[in-house]
Amino acid sequence: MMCFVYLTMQRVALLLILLFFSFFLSFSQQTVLIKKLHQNWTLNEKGNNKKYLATVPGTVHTDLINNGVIEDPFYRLNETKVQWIDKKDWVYQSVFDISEKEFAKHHHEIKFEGLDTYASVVLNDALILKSDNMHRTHVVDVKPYLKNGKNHLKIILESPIKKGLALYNNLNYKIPVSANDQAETGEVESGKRVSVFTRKAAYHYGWDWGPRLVTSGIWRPITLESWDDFRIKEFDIKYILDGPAYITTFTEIESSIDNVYANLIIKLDDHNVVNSKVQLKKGQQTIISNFTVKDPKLWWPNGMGNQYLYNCKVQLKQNKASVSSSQKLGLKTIKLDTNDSKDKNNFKFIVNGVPTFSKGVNYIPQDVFLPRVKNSDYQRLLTASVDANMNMIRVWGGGVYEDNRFYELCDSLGLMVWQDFMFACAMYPGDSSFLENVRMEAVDNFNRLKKHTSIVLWCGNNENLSAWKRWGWEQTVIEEQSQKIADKIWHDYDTLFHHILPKVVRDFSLDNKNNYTTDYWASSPSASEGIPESYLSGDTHYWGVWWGKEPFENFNTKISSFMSEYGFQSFPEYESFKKFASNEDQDMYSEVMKHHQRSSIGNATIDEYMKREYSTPKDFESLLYVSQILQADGIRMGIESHRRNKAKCMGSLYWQLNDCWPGASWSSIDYYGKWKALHYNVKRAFNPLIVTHEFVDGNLQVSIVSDQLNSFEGSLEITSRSFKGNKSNVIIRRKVNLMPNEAAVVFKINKDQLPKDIISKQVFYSLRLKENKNIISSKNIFFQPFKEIELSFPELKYTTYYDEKEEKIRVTISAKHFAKAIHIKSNSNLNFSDNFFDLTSKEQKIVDIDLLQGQDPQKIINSIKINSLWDSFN
Ligand code: BMA
Repeated sequence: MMCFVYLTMQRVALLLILLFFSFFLSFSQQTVLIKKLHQNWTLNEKGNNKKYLATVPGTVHTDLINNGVIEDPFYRLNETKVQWIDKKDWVYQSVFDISEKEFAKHHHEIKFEGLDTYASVVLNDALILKSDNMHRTHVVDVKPYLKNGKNHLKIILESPIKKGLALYNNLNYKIPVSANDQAETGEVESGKRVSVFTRKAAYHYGWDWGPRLVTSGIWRPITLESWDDFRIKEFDIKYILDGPAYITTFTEIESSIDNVYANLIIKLDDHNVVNSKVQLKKGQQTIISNFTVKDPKLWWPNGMGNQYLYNCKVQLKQNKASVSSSQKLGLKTIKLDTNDSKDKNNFKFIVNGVPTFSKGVNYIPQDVFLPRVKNSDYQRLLTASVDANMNMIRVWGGGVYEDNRFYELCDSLGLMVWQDFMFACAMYPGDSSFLENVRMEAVDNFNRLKKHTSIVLWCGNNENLSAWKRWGWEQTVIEEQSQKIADKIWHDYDTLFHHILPKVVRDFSLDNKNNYTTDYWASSPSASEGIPESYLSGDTHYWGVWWGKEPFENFNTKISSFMSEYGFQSFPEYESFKKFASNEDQDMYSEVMKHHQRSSIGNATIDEYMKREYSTPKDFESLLYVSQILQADGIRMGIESHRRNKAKCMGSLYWQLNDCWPGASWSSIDYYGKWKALHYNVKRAFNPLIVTHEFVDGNLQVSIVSDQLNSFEGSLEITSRSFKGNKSNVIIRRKVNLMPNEAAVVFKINKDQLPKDIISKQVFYSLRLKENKNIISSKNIFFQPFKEIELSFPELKYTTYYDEKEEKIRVTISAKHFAKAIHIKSNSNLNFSDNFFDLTSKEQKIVDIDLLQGQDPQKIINSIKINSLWDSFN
C-alpha cells in the first residue's frame, strides 16, 4: 500500500513538472524557423536531360565522381580528362516541402551562403537571384514566391570559362595575370588567362602547388528562414579595454509589429548584464546597450596565456514569443605597429600591450573541392598548428574567405589570423560593376568575420604590388601596350587596394569611441602602401632560397621586420604517394610525378639542392624521404634565424601549411594529413625556448631565444660526439639566463677550434638547453654535408606496447650508433608524438600515437617500420 502511494506521488510530481514545462514552452516560443534546403537535389548538364543525384553543398566535379561519370581527378593524370567540365553550364534542381505551419509564418527568406559562381536562381518559375561572385552571401525575400506544399528550386550555373572569355574579349587592353592560371592545361581559347574577371577562388584555375579544376556548384549552405512578428537580424559587440572592459552591444531588430513593448535581456556567461524594455517599431531598429566588465579575463594568443571567450547572449521576449542570438566574445587589444624607424623592427603586432613575435604559417584551402572539407579536417589542421607552437596563420589571398568553423577554432586555440582579401598574383579589372561587386564581397566577409577575436589583420592582396613594381609587369605593359594602359591598370589597383578595401575595414571596425579596431595592410609583401617590399620596413616574402637557388644559409642574413613568406618544397611520403599514383610512377621525372608538381622549376630544384647535401638516394621511397629531411632542415634554419634576430624581426610565417591535392609542394602537412619531417622541425623551432646556432665567418655562435613573458634560468651543454659508438666530450656546460622575450648569443667558438678535415666527418656537436634536469631544446650541428659524413649502420631497435587505458601505442627506440632523422612509419593516417628525430647511441626515445575509436592497435603495430637517413644510401 505504502509503495502504491509513493508511486502515485511520484507520478503526480512528474505530471506537474511536465505541465509546468509545457506551459512554459507555450509561453516562450522561438518564432524563427531555420530549415536547410539540402535534400533531393539533381544535377544535369544544361541542354542534356540526363539527371544525376547531387549533393548540396557540393560541386559539379564531386557529383560527377559520385555518379561514376568521371574518375578521381587527383589520381595520376586524370585531371587532364576532366577539363571539359568548366566549359559547360550546369543545372541543379530540387523540390522541398513547406508544411502549413511553416507556410503560415509571416516572413520567408532564403540565404545562399555560397554559389559558385555565375548563378541564376529560380524558385517556382520566378527568377529570384542572379549572382556572379562565389565569395558573396545573398539573402532573398521569397515570401511572394513560396508555396504551401511542394516548391521547386532551380539553380543554373553558367560556365566560368565562357563568361570569363566574354569579359576578356570585351576589354580593349590586356590585364597581366601570373602563370599560376594554367589556361593552357585547361585548353582555354589561345591560352587566355581569364581568372581575374571572375570573383572565384583563384587557385581553382591552377597554382604552383595545385591542379586546374575550375569548379561550379552550390558550395555553401542554403537555408530558409521563416519568422513571424520580429527577429534579431544582427547582434554586434564592440568594446574598449581600459582596465575594465566597456562593452556596447548593437541589437538590430526587424519587426512587422508596431508600438509594442518587449524585454531585451543580455547575458554574459549566464549572468544578466542588461534587462531593458524596448518599444518595437515596424521596420528595422538598432538597440544599443552598454555594460561594463570590471575585471575582464583577456584573450591571448597560443603560448601567452588563456584564450578566454565569454558567451554573450541577447534575448528579445514579447508575450509568448522569444528570439535570441549569441556570440563568443574574446577581449583583447591588438595593434599592428608600423612605426617608420628603419633601423629597428617596424612591423609587429602588439597584443594586450605586449610586442608579440608571430610564429606561424601560410594557409591555403584544404581541397580543390571545398565542400569536402569536414569539421574534423579543420580540427586536425589547426590543432597541428598549435601543437607546433604557432600563434599565427595567414589565410592567403588566392583561396577563399574561410568557413566560420575555421575562425571559431582559431579563436579557441589562440591562433591569430592574418586575413588576406581574395586577390593574388595578378592585376584586376577596374570597371564600376567589378569594383562594386568586390566592395560588396568585402562588406559581406568583413561583417561575417569581425566577431572573431582571432582576426588581427586584413591585407589587400598577395604579391600584386610585387608583380607590378618588381617582377617587371608595369614595364612590360608600357612596352607591349602603352603608358596610358599601364596608368589605367595602376589607377584601378590604387582604387581597389588603397581606397575601397581599407574603407570597408575602417567603416565597419569603429569602436564606440570612433577608433578603428582593425588594421589594414594593402599588400603582402610591401614596405608601405604602394611601396614595394624592402628589407628595411614592412613585410617581405623571401624566395632567394628556392626560386633564386640560394643556399639555405642565406636565411641567416636575409632578414626583414616580418618574414611573411619563405619556403622550400618536398614530396609527400611513400604511403601518401601510393594513394595518388601507381608502381610504375616511381621516378621523380615520371609523367605522374611531373604532373603532381606545378612549380615551373619544381623537381629539378629539389634535385639540385639535394645534390648539394646528399648522395643519390638508393631508391624512390628514400628519395621522397630525403626530400623531406632537406626541406625540414632548411626551413628550420630560416625559422631559427628569424627568431634569433627578434630585435629586428618580429614574425616568421613559412610557406605553406597544407595541400589542396596530393603532390610535391612547400607544405609541412600533406594532403592526407601526414606530418612531413618539416612539421616536426617547425614544432622544435617554434618552441617557446630554443637553442640555436649559426656560423658567422666560419666561427660558431650559439644562441638561445625565449618568447616567454618571464625570465629564464637554465643550463647549456655542448658536447662533441662521434657518429660511430658513443665517444663524447663535453665542450661546455654552463648556466644561462635570459630576460623575458630575449634572444642572445651565449657562446662562441672560434673557427680554429672547430673540428677540421677527417675529424669533421666523424664528429658532430650536440646542443642541449636544460631547465633543471629537463632538456627543453636540443639541436645537432654537423660540419660537413651528409654526402661527406661517415655514418655507421645505426642498428635501430624498438619495442611496441599498447596502452589500453589511454588508447595509445607506445614505441621505444634506441640506436647503437648515431641515427639521423629516424622515421617511424605505419600504414595509418595518424601522426606520432615525435618523428624524424636524431638519436645518439646512449639515448632512448619513446613516442606514441593516439588511436581513433575503432582502430585496431595490432594492425597498426604490425605495420610499423623504422628507418633513418643511413637506410637511404645503404
Ligand atoms: C608565394 C605565394 C604563392 C606561391 C608561393 C610559392 O609567393 O604567394 O603565390 O604559391 O609563393 O611559389
